Amino acid sequence: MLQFITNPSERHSIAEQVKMAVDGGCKWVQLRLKDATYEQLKSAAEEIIPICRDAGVILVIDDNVELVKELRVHGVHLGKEDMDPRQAREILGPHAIIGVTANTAADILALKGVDVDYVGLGPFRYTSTKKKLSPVIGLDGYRDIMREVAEQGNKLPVVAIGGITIDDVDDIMSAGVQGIAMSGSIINADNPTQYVDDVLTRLGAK
Ligand code: TZP
Ligand code: MG
Repeated sequence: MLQFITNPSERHSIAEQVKMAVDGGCKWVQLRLKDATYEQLKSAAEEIIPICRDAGVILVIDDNVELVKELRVHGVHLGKEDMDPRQAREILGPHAIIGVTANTAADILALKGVDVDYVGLGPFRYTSTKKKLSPVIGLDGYRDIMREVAEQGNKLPVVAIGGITIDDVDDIMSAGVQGIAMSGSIINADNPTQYVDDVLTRLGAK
């Protein structure tokens, strides 16, 4: 499971980024445009919705439950400072995909009984893609956290995030996570489509 996360770049527009990732076989995109207004986010979403729809790709939008509802995209990714996932579930209904951010085992365990679909656990290492970054977890940290949450009966899929490159895939997956989210390493690759294809091959998804 690979989630591609958009990020503004001088090299590629948001729509180009999504097209390249989708052409590489990515089936899950998060639209993330941190400094955008509602209207800017909406117009980016309207550009990428057809790309995702035509390729059967799941689209979630960062933070903005209202826009997810308005445009009827698949779901939302909520950080710790965003809407409570219980409220998002009430607004979006039972079929929406709701992802939440976690930085620790306690964050994941606190979701027990909350109707969410996945957890983004990070950051794996330092990344400039996200401001106000939480302390890096590292490979040993992932191993410890995944062991602890498994012992406590966690059933939520965990997606690793933060500074991840193709060379990390095997190690991170071996820590017991179910998927990986990547932004910069895909956007900045010489050939993002090929990079995504290679990542999916590493993940055994090709
Ligand atoms: N949340 C934690 S790290 C991060 C987010 C959104 C950024 C991921 O981007 P990159 O470029 O793969 O580090
Ligand atoms: Mg957020």
